Amino acid sequence: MNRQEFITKALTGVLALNLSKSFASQAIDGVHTLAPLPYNSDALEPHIDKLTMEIHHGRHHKAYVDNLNKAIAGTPNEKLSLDDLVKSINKETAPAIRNNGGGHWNHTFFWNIMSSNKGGIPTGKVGDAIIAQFGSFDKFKEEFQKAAMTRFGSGWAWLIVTPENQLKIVSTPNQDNPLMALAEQKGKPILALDVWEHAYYIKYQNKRADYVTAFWNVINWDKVNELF
Ligand code: MN3
Repeated sequence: MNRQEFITKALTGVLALNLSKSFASQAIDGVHTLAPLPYNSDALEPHIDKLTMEIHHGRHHKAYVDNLNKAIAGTPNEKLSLDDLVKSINKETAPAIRNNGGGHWNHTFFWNIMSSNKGGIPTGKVGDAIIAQFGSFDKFKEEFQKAAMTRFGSGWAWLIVTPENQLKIVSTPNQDNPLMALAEQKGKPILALDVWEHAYYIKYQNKRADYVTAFWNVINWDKVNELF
């Protein structure tokens, strides 16, 4: 092992240890892996049901990981961390990398900003920043719900910190996200909601609004504060 290889290996270990904080998952030897959910699959009941969580994580998220690995096999993208891969995605990037790279990043993030026995009103720095930016928590909720409800078809609603250090609510189609080079509004995500039908159809069928409302009961604001 030469010096550069040693440094790379050492950093890989550090990145893995920091996973819970930064969500920067490193492909080990070019292979991305599906981390277990950070809680039991029934932890978000009754707001998000066990069967939905099992299928969403074990099949949908797993498919993004498997298809990403296939798409990057034997290419320079094998060497990139998931964060760096996602940040590099532009309009010329192959759809298999854009959709599956985004799918892997977005779901890894999503599982980690939820938790059981959470929800309520955000406290700490992010609670203050939300009130400063949106006027009140209710106003913020209204705007976030609007972004989640008006995203036609499949996509995500996000709360991001813009490069100008402002909080902003945005939505993206499919598995795009605000880190990608192609994003119209770039920023660092600190909260996200998956509004693909696979995220809610078993329990809520076509009632996306009920799912969006239930989401407020499972947000892990401690984690959002950490990211902020
Ligand atoms: Mn999903």
